[in-house]
Amino acid sequence: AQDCVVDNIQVMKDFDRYRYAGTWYAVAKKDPSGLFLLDNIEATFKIEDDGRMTATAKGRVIILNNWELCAQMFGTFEDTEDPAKFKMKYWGAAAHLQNGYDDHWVIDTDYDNYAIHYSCRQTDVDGTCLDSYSFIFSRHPTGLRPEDQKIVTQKKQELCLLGKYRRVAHTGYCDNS
Ligand code: FEN
Repeated sequence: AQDCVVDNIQVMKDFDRYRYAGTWYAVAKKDPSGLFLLDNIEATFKIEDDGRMTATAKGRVIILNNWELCAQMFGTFEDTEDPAKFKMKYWGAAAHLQNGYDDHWVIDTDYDNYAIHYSCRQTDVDGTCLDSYSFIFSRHPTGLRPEDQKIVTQKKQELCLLGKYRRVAHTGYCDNS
């Protein structure tokens, strides 16, 4: 699917949420329009006893008056007919943080090193995406292994987002919060 039509984007085959569970560090991100997490982003996915996926995430944000804080976010996931495609309801621990309801697609992962996430918030009349965000996750805060980088580059291209990502710094800002 190099036609950039959202419905044609290939997602992870036979996605296994149990292997996806645990902590992931965002090493790169493509931002959506509007408010988002700045850096020091990590997410921990959990599979509840009933099999449903939930997650917590944290990341640095700057709220009004240049107040810097570590935003704690929560997400619950609704299953769809495709095991790698979820709907995610999310909200922040602090009242001023935005909440929402987004797609959460797992594009590719080897479960042990890297994962590629994608979310399109708005599609154009031609089926391409008008407002997306995407995370490149690593199990290691230091980044991706060289052998995973080529896979990630290939997938960024398939998402029509090559060149639109920025590195996510990990300075320890959110470590004790
Ligand atoms: C994801 C996977 C794990 C669970 C969750 C994820 C998504 C998190 C999102 C966060 C959005 C943050 C916002 C911050 C905000 C995919 C990592 C939940 C989608 C919207 C401000 C900034 C400035 C301000 C107010 C609020 O609201 N930031 O004045």
